Amino acid sequence: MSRRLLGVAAVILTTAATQAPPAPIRIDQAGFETTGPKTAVLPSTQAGPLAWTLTDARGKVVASGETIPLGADAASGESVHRIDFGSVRAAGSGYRLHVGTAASHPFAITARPFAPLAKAAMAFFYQQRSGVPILPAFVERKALARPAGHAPDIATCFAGRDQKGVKWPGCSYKLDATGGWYDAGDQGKYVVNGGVSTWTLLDLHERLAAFGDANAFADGRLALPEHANGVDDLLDEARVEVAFLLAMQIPDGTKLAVAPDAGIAGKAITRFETIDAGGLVHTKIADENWTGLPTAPADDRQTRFLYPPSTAATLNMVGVAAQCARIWRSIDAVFARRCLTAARRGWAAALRHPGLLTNSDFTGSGGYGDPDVRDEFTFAAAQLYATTREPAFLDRLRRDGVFTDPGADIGWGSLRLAGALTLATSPLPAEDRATLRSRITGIADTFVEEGRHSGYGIPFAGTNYPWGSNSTILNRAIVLGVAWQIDPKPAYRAAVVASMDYILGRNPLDRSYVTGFGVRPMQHPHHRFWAASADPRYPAPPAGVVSGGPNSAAATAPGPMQGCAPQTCWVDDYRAFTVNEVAINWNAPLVWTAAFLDATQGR
Ligand code: 9MR
Repeated sequence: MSRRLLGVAAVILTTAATQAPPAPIRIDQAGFETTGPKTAVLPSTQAGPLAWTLTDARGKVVASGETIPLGADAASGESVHRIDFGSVRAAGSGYRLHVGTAASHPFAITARPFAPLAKAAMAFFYQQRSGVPILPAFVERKALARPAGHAPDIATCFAGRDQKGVKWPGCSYKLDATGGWYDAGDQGKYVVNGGVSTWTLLDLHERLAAFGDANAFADGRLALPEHANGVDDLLDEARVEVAFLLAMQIPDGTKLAVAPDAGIAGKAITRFETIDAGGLVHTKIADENWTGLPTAPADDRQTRFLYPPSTAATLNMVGVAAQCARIWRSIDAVFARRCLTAARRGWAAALRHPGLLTNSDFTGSGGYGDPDVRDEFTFAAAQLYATTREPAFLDRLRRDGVFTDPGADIGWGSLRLAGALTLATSPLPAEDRATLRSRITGIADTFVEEGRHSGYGIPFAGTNYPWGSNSTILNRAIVLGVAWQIDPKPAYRAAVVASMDYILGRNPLDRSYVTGFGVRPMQHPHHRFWAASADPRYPAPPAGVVSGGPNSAAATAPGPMQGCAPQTCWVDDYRAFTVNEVAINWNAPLVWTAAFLDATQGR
């Protein structure tokens, strides 16, 4: 058989890999920690408790108890019972839970079930790199290697008409934005989403010592071209995106025509104004038109453009560059200084242009429009203060009120709480610190409380499952993890475990949303290169990639998910980009959560 044919055969084998049929008792399919909480969920309309047993690999009953009936649950659309078998602590595999004739999938109890997940989830970022070849030595299957895409990625400003017919004038310069990570299933590179994703990974790095495992990603732990350069591998990976964010900044003294009315609800763009754009950051570099699926990065023939700078993009860069400045200070002082200079230039530019909103009317790439940039200002000021300790930033943060009101959920357009988490564990005047810390544990308490009202026991009791809901849940796990760092209450860590259990199978679809983990993992993501389901000449996805997850908007759209209960608005179909895409801001909190759990096991 020729090498090519062999490759195709391997692809067919992996994509056609059959899945276990759904089991009636839902568990974390990747297994449980010996010392951690252990919870399963059984859908049943029985009003009273039911007897459960746990058998080992030989079928011997090793534990038993009664289910806890919880009644109707709107998020899953089911009536559910909870099974708590946390008292079982013996390591082993082939365990099964039983209620009457219903049984769970077999599962393992091990000391460190989250260690391989943290590593695999980090590998996603290497494989999303732009501008460099993805080498066979650093991927799990040869088919996942590919030539460099967008090498180089040099572009000028978009000129032409947007979807609303507005004619954009373009600009007289080009920026070299080669490198960074592709955002998701598409090959756009967006500063806004790069911001939260990089903050998340760097935030994990800054906390790992406190979690008890400073060396979790030490040099050589990840499969990377930089694996023997003496620098932590997580930092090597994150630096790829930091460098991209810096490259998107406009040189000093640059004049540019911008649309002051862009992104304002109800306002049409009728005029352009020439400003001093030096220090501002372009929102994205992306294709003029959407490419089809599959399209390997190296085969993208679309014209790439820089899209207009925005205050939000600028402040995303500022925050991460400030974080870079304090992290690399002791590792690469030259890079750290470059980061701090870029952050200060960006901050000054954002103050000059505080209301330059993102125009989401270009085709060929995602919008990431954000009408409210107050939280981005808070985030950037928080990172700058944590790095420089300059009183001007502290004054601003006090006036902003972040110490008493640190915000709600973290997301690509909501960075207030991300800034607050950084501040809570940075040097601060005692009073600000005490206030902020108690507010953060207060938020964590509300998440724990939500878990008590959630049928599947997750720290998210709502029924509005947004696009990328898995990341909403994982971002709550980050808040709970930081709350645990502040005050190590078992309930905080248990809620992080619950979030992960849900992602890995304890959900009404009985699916692991992470490729390669569990007996019923997601297999067919919306991705232009991991597109075996669309075309067998392309590879199936690597392990460790999380799906965006249920999106309750699908319930009201005609199609296979119409009428779905929120947690079931999902299909494992590569065409279903509103539920089954993958993205850097979704895998980053997966890494954070898995690494937190692994570092704190037994505590
Ligand atoms: O994650 C984004 C989600 O919050 C938005 O609702 C959605 C629609 O605008 O876009 C998502 O981001 C996508 C981006 O625009 C383009 N790359 C893929 C991202 C994930 O689907």
